[in-house]
Amino acid sequence: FHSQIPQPPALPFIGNVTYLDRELPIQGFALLAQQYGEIYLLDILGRKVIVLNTQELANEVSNDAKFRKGVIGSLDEVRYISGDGLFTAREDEPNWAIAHRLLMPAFNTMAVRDMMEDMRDICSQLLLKWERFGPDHVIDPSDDLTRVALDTIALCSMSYRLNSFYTENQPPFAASMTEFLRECYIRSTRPSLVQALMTGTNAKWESDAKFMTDVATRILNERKEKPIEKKDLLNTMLYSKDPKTGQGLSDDTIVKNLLTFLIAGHETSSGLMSFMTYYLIKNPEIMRKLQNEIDEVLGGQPVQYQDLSKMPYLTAVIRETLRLSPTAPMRMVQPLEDTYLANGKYFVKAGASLLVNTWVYHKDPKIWGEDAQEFHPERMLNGKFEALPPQAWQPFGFGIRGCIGRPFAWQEVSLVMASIVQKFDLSFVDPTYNLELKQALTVKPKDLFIRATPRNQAP
Ligand code: MNH
Repeated sequence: FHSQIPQPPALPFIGNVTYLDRELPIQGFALLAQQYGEIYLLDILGRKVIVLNTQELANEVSNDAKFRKGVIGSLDEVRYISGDGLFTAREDEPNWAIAHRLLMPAFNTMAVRDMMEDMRDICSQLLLKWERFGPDHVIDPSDDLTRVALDTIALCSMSYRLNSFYTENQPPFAASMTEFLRECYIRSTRPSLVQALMTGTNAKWESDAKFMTDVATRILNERKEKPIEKKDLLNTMLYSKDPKTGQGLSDDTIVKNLLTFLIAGHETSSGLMSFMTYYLIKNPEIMRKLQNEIDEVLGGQPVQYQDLSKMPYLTAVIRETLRLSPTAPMRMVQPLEDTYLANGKYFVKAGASLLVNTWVYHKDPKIWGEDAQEFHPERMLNGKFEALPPQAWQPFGFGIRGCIGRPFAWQEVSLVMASIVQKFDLSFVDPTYNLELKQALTVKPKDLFIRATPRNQAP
């Protein structure tokens, strides 16, 4: 009466590696879900991964009493720079609990509200750039929104100006980050013997890691030499003590968490804003509705903190973007004890690697209907969001290891996107553009180019 978890045909030694899509992992996983359904097993170089593709299964493993976060595969590679920092810590590492207790209050809604002016500072740099370049300029939105997200998290968390808007090419920190994270994924799919022989690739990966660690270390040292009054995250980490143990954080742990914020805090947000830009241009009637709401609430004035709670359509558009294109597309969990999934149907061992495929299960037709693949913010309005089955929408992960930056990201994305849509009419450079994807650890639109026309000058 138990069922075997289906597995695609495997080769000796390498197992199912050939089914993975190196360039676009989520695509390989999604194709397998179409073929194998709610659950399947992959053997990746002897490491078994069980992939979960429905709301029902995602909900079942979203349970802190029975499952813990799995720091395996690419996340394990990211540990090379962020170690036992919040995002990549293993469950039993004491620095996780200390940093968690110390930083939770620093990331709550009230604390994030005080970051509004720093967020606006960076946001205005983007608006000014698009305005000055004018309607003929070809914009790579992922590029500029990455500048926004990276500079915002650096300014808000460590009062540090990366000044990404003052460099022509991708800022060096962002370039290192993107390549480092991409390589982390590929490393997790390579046999260790092959990996050891790729000396050039390894040297590049290590030098990207060193560059980022050096930046974070420099920021910490500068702060220690020249202390400031401001209550930013860096000062919290330097001077607060854990209420439970009385312990503070060591310099090493602070550097790992600074890197954690920079890693976890920029690609996800910038990807979300890029996807939202795409969906708004692709759906002009939704763009118009959003512009109307923004004009009505703001009356031509800049966005203020208290406006953000008065724009339900904006909230719905962000939620729907995160449903269709969750920029953190998957997460791993491990059962604490031997257990069964799907009402006793599938047996899984303690410590097994379970992959919650958010990208796929967010489009579960059982929950969203036959048009699950389409963009309809109306699904998120008028109490429908609140009435969803549990964990049907889970772009920020779950429970104790869920996203600590959620209020931060929400405020940033609301401010930036409301400001862009208030100021500009947006269009594709290629009117026939359809969404394509690229992926490092997170997912973003690929080859999306747009134009921004200031609205008061529109013909
Ligand atoms: Mn964030 C964990 C998604 C923005 C800092 N984040 C997670 C997880 C998801 C996630 C999913 C859980 C991962 C896992 O289970 O392995 N995060 C997002 C998304 C956005 C985002 C979709 C933006 C949109 N995150 C941010 C921002 C910051 C941040 C901004 C920092 C300022 N996130 C974190 C940290 C963790 C995390 C830190 C790890 C928390 C922990 O395990 O204690």
